[in-house]
Amino acid sequence: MNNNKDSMGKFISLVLRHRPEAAYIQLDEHGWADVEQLLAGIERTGRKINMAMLEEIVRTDNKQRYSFNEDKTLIRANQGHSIAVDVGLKEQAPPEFLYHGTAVRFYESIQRQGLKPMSRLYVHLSKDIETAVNVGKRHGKPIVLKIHSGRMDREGIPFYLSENGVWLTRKVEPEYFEQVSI
Ligand code: HQG
Repeated sequence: MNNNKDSMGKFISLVLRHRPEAAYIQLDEHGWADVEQLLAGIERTGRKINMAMLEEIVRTDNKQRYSFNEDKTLIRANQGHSIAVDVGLKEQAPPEFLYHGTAVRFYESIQRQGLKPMSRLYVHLSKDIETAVNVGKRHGKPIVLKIHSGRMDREGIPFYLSENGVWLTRKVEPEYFEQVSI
């Protein structure tokens, strides 16, 4: 059952961030999907779901990835999109330092080009090293970069904090980070 929930969570994340057409739906410009259409679309793929299951997935998601609107007729991912949606991110001054976890094998390219959003809309940063290590591990042997976010902020580069506590920015130039030992 748990396994089922996990794989359904993964599928919903794919649909709400990257490929709404995988569940035969569209997102509006703010990233919202119609809940009824989403449920029907998921069922159309041969998966079993109902409103209670969807609510459970949203409520128990380990990273609080999704939000409903007030009357639960709409749902969206809080961040992590690759398709261009405006989820109304709030610009906010970051802490002096933030962290980015990545894999050793990307480091040479990152040193040369800076941190780029790659397939997503933003570079994802966290306020603690432990989270960064876990993010980096998804890609291989992890390394952690310490980002001089305070300095970037003072130099006019905008930062955003997503509903679920992920710090986002468009790009981090090489002058603003260094590797830390983990
Ligand atoms: C790397 C998960 C080569 C970048 C996590 C990263 C996060 C470069 C990878 C969220 C590069 C992109 C995002 C450059 C950046 N050359 N590689 N110039 N610039 N990269 O998955 O940050 O579970 O798109 O370092 O917890 O790993 O999905 O980004 O390694 O919060 O909710 O390119 O996804 O959250 O990988 O992860 P990703 P990410 P969820």
